[in-house]
Amino acid sequence: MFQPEFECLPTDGLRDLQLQRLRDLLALQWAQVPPMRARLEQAGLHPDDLRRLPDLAAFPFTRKADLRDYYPLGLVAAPRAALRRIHASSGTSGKPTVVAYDQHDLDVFAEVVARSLHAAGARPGMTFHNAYGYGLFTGGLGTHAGAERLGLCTVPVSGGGTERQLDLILDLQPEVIACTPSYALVLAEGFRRRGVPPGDLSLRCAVLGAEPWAEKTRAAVQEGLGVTATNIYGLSEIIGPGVSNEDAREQRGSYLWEDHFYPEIVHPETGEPLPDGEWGVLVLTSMTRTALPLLRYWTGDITRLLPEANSTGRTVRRMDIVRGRSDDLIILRGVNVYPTQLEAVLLTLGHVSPHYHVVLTRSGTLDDLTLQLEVPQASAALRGEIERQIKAQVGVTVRCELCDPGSLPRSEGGKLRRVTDHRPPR
Ligand code: DLL
Repeated sequence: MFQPEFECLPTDGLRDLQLQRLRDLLALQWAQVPPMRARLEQAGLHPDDLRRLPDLAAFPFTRKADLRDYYPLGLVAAPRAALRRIHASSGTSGKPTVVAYDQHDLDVFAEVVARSLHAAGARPGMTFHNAYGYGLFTGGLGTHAGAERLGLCTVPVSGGGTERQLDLILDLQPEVIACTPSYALVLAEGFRRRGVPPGDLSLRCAVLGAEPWAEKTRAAVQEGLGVTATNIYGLSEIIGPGVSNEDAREQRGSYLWEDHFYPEIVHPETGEPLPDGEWGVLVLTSMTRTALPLLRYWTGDITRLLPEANSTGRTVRRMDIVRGRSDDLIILRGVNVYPTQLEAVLLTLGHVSPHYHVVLTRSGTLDDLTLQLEVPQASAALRGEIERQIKAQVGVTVRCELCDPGSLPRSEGGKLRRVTDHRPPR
C-alpha cells in the first residue's frame, strides 16, 4: 500500500478527519469564494452549522452549471498568482469548464494518483506507457505526475498514433499502461493483427478509466494484452483521475480516497442521501483542495458505495463501476437503461465481442434502440438470442444489428462515444 496511514485509518478516526476537513473547506469558501458564501447566506446557513457529518445533507449542491456561470475562474479560492495549472473538462456540449490548481492541489493530485497506480499493481522502478491524452484533459498530465511520485519511468506517449504506440510498447517494454478501456481494446487488436501473442508482451497492469466500461471489456483487455486491468475513476472538477482505483488483487470496486474526497450517494431526482449499497448519483466534496474547493459536487455519475469488508486491510469505502451518467440515461418507452447494462448482458453471451454501439431513433412518438454488435458470424438465431436476453435481463425491446468484426467505431485515444442519438428534440 502506498499510504496505509490514510488508506487504513480506523473508521472513527477517518470520520473525525472528514468532519474537520469539511469544516475547513466551508470556512475557506466562506472567506474566499463570494458566490458560494452568498449561496450559504441565502439558505440561512453558516459553516458552523456543520456539527456532525449528517448535517452536510442540508448544504447546497454545486453543479456543472455553477462552474459555467462563474466561467472561467469565479469559484477559485486562491489568488491568481498562486495558481500553477489550469485544466478543462472534456465538455461535449457548450463551453468547457475550466478548473484551477495551486501547488498544494497539484501535490494532492500526485498523491492520489500515486496511490491509485500502486493499488493497480504499479511499483517503483517500473516503466509506464501513458496513453491518456496530454493537454487540457486531466488524464495525461495527472497520471504523469502521480507516476513520478510513485517512482515510475513514464513514457508520455499521449493518445492516438496506434502503430507508433505498438512499436514503443515492444521497444521500451513497459510493465504498466494507462489509457481508456476502449483504446486498450484497439491496442490489443493491433498486437493480434501483428501476430504478437499476449504472453510475449511486457505489460502487467492496465489502469483504465475516463469512460464507463464493464466486465466484458475487462476480460477482453486482460486476455488481449496479458494484463490485470483495474478501474481508475475521477473528474476534472474534483481533481482529475485518482478519485478512486481498484486493487489489482481483488478487482471488486474502486477504493475511494476518502481522506481527500467525501462521497455521498443521492437520489437522482430528489437529491436525498441514500444508504451505502444503493445506486444513485455520486456527489463529491473535494475537502483538501485549496484553489478550487467544491462543496457537494453533483458528478452525474450513477454508482453505489460498497462498505463491505475487504481483503486488503483498507478502511476507505469502495465504489462500484459507474453505470453511466444521469444524463446518459436512455429512457426507452418508460424503462431506464444505461448502455453499460446492455454491455453486461453481452458478457453473458460469450461469443460476442466487446465492440458495440447504440443508435437511438424515433418513429412517430416511439423511441427505438438499435444495438450494433460485432460478431465473427452473423445469424438470425444469434440475433434473436441477444434480443431475448436483453428483454429478459434489462426489460427493454431492442433491435440488434450484427456487424462484421472491425466495422464499428474505435477509440482514437480519447473517450469513445457509445451512443448516437438521432431522435429529434421533443
Ligand atoms: O475523465 C478524468 C480521468 C482521466 C479519469 C483518466 C480516469 C482516467 P473528465 O474529462 O472531467 O475527467 O470526465 C469525467 O468521465 O464524471 C465520468 O462520467 C467519466 N469517467 C471518468 N472515469 C470513469 C470510470 C476524466 N472509471 C467524467 N468509469 C466522469 C466510468 C468514468 N466513467
